[in-house]
Amino acid sequence: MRPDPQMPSLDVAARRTIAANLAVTGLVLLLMMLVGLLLRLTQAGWLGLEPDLFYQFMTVHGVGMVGIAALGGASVMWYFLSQYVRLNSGVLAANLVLFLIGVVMILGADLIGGFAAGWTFLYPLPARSSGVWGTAAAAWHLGGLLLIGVGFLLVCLEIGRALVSSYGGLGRSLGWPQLFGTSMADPPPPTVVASTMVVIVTTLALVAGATIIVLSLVNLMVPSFEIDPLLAKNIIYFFGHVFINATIYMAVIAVYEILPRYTKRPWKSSRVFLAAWTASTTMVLVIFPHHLLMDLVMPRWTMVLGQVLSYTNSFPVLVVTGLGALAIVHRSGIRWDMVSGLLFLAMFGWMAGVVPAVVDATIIVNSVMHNTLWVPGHFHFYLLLGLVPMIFAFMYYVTADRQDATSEDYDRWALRVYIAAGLGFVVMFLYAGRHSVPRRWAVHLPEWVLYDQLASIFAVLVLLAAGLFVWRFLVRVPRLLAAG
Ligand code: HEM
Ligand SMILES: [Cu+2]
Repeated sequence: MRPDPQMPSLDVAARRTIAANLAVTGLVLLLMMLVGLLLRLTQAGWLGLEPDLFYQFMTVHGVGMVGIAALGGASVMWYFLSQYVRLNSGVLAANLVLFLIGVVMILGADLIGGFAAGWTFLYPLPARSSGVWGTAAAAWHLGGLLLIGVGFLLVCLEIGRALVSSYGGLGRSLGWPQLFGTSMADPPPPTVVASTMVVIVTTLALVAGATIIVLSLVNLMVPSFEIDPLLAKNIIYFFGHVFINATIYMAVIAVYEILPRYTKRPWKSSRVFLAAWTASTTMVLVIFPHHLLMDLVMPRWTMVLGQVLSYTNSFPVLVVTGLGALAIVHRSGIRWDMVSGLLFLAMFGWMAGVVPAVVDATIIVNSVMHNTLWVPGHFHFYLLLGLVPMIFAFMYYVTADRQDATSEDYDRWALRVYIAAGLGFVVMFLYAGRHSVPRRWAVHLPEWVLYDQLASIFAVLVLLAAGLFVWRFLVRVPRLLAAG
């Protein structure tokens, strides 16, 4: 039997840390949605942000959203993994402190110093702003990123340590003995398998990210120290691709843990499940060249690998998760409330969002869609409608009271608004992308503006619904602290 939902294994300090992480996640998420809205309003012609400020905000929005995706995902993973292994919650707290310091550095660098190179900080752009921002601003921004990365690296190392000491190795916590038939013992639970994968790939991503940030910092200080731009781009996209993908693999643990409790049916790691996670562990690391399909100097085989494995990468975990969820829910008499509703939205958003992603990873399509709004279209799809709802579901779940319904009427209305407006918002990006509207343009041509205006209206509605979810979490935080 699974442990009680009220999680006796979390002590008060751990609960406080989780609550603080989620509160920061919720508030920063709303703030970044507001910044995103300002961007869209500017493109719509309804708000006249100067282009300089637009790109500063775009950089803040991108990097901020990626950061909170990781903070929220790590909270989900930490909370549920604590049932199986002993984690030192001081590490999670240290990560939050580093995160907040990093955020302040980045906000200062971007909004005061004017840094605006996008969240991908592609070399040599930080050092070559044509006078738009100074070296110091670039250094503060990159330094902030580095601190945040170090925080998440500590989290990964702590989780990795705990997995190794409880299971005797990462191969074991991935379930290899059961997968390859050398052990008849029960396989590790899905949460342990997923966390192992996350720790392996995120650690590699963070080490690569830290390396290129340090090299870029050296280049800022000593301009004669140059890096091969193509190599830099490869490392950055390896880091960026793996890191943002891993946030979904962290958050999906909410599905593995919460649905079984709702339906009173266990979610066991089958062999297919283990095989899927092992396959994705390697594939997610090698498909990043799909971000470089238009870099024609890249070796041809890397492009082919990027395309072919992009098709196969997402599917194993998606399929075992989707089918597993359906099997568990089918005729279970599941209670439909905010938690289960948001989780189902998340599964839909993740699966549906992968389709336009895979389309864009196809070389002939990419040669048309590259750098159009199709790209923000696909990633907003699985982040706004996939990852973020998983985090909201978790927020409702940890503050639920079993005596009390988790959802009021207005919660359910907000969920409907979020789904409808969220879909409308991402479809506007995709539609504009299909008509070759470029991404990252502060000023749009008159014939594109209608999509921008509709998207702005949808974004307001998304922000209102999300505001309600976060507010509901914040007022009920005492329940999370008191449980157990
Ligand atoms: C109300 C919700 C949101 C709005 C209104 C919004 C709006 C925008 C806009 C207008 C852009 C620039 C598009 C362009 O290239 O022209 C953008 C970029 C981006 N957004 Fe969002 N967004 C929202 C939610 C999210 C979420 C939930 C995430 C991730 C968890 C996210 C991550 C990003 C990233 C990574 C970029 C790329 C930044 C860059 O190009 O450097 N956004 N968003
Ligand atoms: Cu990618």
